[in-house]
Amino acid sequence: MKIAVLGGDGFCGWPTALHLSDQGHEVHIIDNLSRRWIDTELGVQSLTPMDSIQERCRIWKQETGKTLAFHLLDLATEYERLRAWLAEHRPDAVVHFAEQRAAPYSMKSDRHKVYTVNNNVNATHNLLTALVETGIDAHLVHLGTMGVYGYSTIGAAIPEGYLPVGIETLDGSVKSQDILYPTRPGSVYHMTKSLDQILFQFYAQNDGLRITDLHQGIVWGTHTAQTKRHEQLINRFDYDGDYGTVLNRFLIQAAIGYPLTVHGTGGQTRAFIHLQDSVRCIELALSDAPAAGDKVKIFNQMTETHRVRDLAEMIAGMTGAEIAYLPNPRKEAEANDLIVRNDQFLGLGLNPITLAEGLLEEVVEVARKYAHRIDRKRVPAVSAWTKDLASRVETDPEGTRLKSVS
Ligand code: NAD
Ligand code: USQ
Repeated sequence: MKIAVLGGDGFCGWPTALHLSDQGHEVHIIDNLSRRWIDTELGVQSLTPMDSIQERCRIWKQETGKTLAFHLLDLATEYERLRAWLAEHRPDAVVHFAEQRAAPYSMKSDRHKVYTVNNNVNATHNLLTALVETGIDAHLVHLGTMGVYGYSTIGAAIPEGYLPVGIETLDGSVKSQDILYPTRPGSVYHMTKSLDQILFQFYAQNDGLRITDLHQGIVWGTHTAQTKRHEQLINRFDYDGDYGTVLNRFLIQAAIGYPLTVHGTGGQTRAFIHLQDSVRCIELALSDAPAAGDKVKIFNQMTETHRVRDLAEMIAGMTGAEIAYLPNPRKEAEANDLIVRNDQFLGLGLNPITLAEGLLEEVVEVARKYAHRIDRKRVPAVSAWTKDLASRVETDPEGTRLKSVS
């Protein structure tokens, strides 16, 4: 297939582009490199040394003989160029990663909220309308998030996108219907993914676009089989307080002797998936496309759930790291249960890598190897969800850290 990987320079997009290219697909990366600019804005860098996207593509060609094409294009602001690109290249499938994906970044200030909504909603909508306009029957696979559901469950498993409900009609009978699972986003970023869902529902129903939405959990790990093939193919690894996700952050914190930054009680339960499984899921989703006229196909792309506190204790047990229970800068439930259905990917043949198997290798090989590149001042998470929470932020000699809540 000819596949466009939108956001193919990012943490999930790059290994996916390599994986699909390795399988013999013709892969085109589209990216505006905004994520690299955000690193500059925040004064941070990937833990792993990343080459330019052009250099990464050159090394892939050198190692495999396969071509990865790169196109610099902003999906959110360059609609005409996007439409022209699609009309010229006519991909069979489009994998859409190209959004601002950090919840803390989306909550930093009003400017960051505006940017996240403009970027994410326009990128998705521009893509959908350009697919309709050009008449391309490409299968669109979008990376959504588990966060659209919210995280609290009432003792029932979260289904894959749709909730069967019984609605009482005027004559007193009950009709059953599948509705989109009620959305309950916990940040402006997660809210944009909820809005994406409505855009997808409309364009699948109105124009027969073939769309798969992957509600992905937190991705951990760095390497895939392809990124390991050459040092310069290495993936990015975010550790800072805005873009670093919880498990990857705990791993590097342990490597540099920084107390593990548990927010609140650490009773938050979240869904996780290893990067290698994430790229495999995209391959599986591509092979199982919906037909025109079908409703949006929704998968829960996760393999296990864990409480934040349990993760911290597991890593502390392995490495001797200390744990710091910090005031939570986010407005979120202190504790929640989370049970998630993921039967569809298991049914398609996903054989998950578990935390227990993959964790140690990550600690030793990545976190310790590149620990010298870590700026300790960028470790604390200081982006606060409300003005009240923001007023509790103070600076200490290590950088910026939250005050204890009295
Ligand atoms: P990332 O920030 O590393 O990569 C996103 C890429 O998209 C970047 O290279 C960026 O430059 C590009 N991009 C952003 N806006 C663009 C635009 N307007 N035009 C063109 N390119 C644009 O993020 P990631 O971790 O790789 O996440 C990719 C997708 O997967 C996101 O949509 C995210 O919501 C989803 N996801 C990620 C995780 C995770 O743990 N990383 C978990 C669940 C879902
Ligand atoms: N947390 C800590 N300490 C930290 C960092 C985070 O306790 O140092 C806590 C947070 O308060 C939160 C949980 O860990 O309760 C998860 O935070 P996270 O930053 O790892 O993940 P999140 O903000 O939810 O976002 C990430 C990705 C996002 C993706 C989402 C999937 O950045 O793109 O959509 O995971 S999910 O969480 O399933 O919605």
